[in-house]
Amino acid sequence: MIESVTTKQINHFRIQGFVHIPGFLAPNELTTWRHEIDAAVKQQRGGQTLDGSPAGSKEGHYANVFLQQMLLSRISEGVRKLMHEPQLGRIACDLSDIDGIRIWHDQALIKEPLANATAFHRDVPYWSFDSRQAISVWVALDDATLQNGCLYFLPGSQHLTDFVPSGIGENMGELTARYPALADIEPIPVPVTAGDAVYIDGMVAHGAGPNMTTGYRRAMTCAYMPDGATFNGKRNILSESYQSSLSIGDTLDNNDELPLIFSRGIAQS
Ligand SMILES: O=C(O)CCC(=O)C(=O)O
Ligand SMILES: [Fe+2]
Repeated sequence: MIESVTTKQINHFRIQGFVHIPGFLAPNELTTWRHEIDAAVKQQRGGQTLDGSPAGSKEGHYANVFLQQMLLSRISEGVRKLMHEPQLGRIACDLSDIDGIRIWHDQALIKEPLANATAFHRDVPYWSFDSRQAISVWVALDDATLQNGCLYFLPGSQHLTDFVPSGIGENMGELTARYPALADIEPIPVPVTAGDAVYIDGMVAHGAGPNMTTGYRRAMTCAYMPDGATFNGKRNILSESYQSSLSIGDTLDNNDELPLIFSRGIAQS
């Protein structure tokens, strides 16, 4: 994994709301990530392998956007090790200008052959805390191209919307109906090579194209919460028991559900 990000990459992230980091994983690391994540996805799908059959037969539009395999780090020791790597968190802290970071959730997002596009959306409005410093990492396990569903961004849009959830519907332009200023921003496609990463500001509008190929577009993502963020009352991935113990405004500091993977105050091994 790369050692650090450059000042140019940090500036790009802060202005545009995303940054593409080529060569994020070394080739041997990419092999390990693919192996561990494929195995965990198969396990979570009850042993069902990715057999090349196209998306499109599942009920509803969203079910055919991608296979969304959540919280693989909780079922696979191998994925847990990868996701808890402090270096992932350190880079996120450098980009987002924060001192400590907790995992909000990890998920593999796999666009099957002929999968639908991912409509423009923001991530944070669904989560149980409000923050303009939340960030996630999206690591390409396959090349993500203009043909198979690479990410697209509305650069600079992270400053232009609020925390009201607005849905990931069928229509790419839905977000611009709520936030008309977004309609003036030219979307930027971000095709990447397997092993590259894209760090995504939790408030930037982003989406992905459809998969117009017979292959898969696999990505592994991890979303992060700045350490010290507080509960906003929204239901998302927290367990029923933890959520019911919380009042709005409480600091989210449960180390089992929200592991602190990096903090500048704590010496890293
Ligand atoms: O991979 C995709 O299609 C969308 C990714 C995304 O929205 C995210 O990682 O937050
Ligand atoms: Fe997203």
